[in-house]
Amino acid sequence: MSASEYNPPKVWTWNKDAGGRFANINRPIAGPTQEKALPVGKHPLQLYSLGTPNGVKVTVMLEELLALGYSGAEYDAWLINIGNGDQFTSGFVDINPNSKIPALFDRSVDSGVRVFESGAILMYLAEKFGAFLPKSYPKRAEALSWLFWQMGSAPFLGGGFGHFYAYAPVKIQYAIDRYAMETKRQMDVLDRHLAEHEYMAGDEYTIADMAIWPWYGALAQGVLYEAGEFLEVEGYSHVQRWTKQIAERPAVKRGRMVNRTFGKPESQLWERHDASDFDMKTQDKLQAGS
Ligand SMILES: N[C@@H](CCC(=O)N[C@@H](CS)C(=O)NCC(=O)O)C(=O)O
Repeated sequence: MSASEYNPPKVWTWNKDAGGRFANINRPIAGPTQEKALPVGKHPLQLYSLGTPNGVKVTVMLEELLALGYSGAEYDAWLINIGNGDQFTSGFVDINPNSKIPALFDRSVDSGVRVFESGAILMYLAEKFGAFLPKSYPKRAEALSWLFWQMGSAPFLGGGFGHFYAYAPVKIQYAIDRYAMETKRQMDVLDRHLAEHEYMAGDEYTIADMAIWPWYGALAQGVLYEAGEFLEVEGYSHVQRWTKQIAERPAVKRGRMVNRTFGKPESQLWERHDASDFDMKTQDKLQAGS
């Protein structure tokens, strides 16, 4: 069926056979599909995630906190395989009723605190440790504005452009044009801002950079949806400068390895339970995560 032939019926019904890259996990209902508890490790913070851009935001933040010497940020990172439906177990739904990674459980507080949504997790950690979120109100407002910009903008990049350009079973020009235009507009927003500022919130590296970089930095590097040439990302020179600057940070290099299950084997650390896990040989890492 071509896009132009579809006449919506009066009432929508779920066509399970509609196909598409995520057909096996997409459903029109929420809630758990199976009773299964989450594993719990030795550290105060338990992260249940996957090395996608939304997951990387949090592992970068945790590695940055540890690099600053906040030992309370020690964490166990457990792999949630969303392709297998791990996000629909009762244990995961208990800490994120929205069934999406990342989700965090902080065991160091009273009977425990659950936090879901990557932006909320970044803010929670920034406030808990007093780091990567400026204290002065004008700078804090700038950092939070860009943090929430990411939360509102990335669904157009991922769910809009990425879905229709890379994943949809049919190439629909209207949808690709619409979201390519919006994605390029967003890149231009960033480019103009980064022409005047070293980091998103000014001269300080903050959780706004950590939220935006995994999505828009990956797009700038041409690794997201393999759309670098299509969107002419090289032209966003200030985004390119900022992308490279952040990629050089040791904590970012570590954070992007955690819960990563794709790419070169040496870039993957499926689960992280100790700082020394990064030093393991590739084969050991794979075994630890399996
Ligand atoms: N707004 C959420 C988005 C999280 C999200 O979309 N996670 C995806 C992976 S990147 C997911 O878990 N998808 C599983 C599913 O949709 O079932 C956040 O920022 O935390």
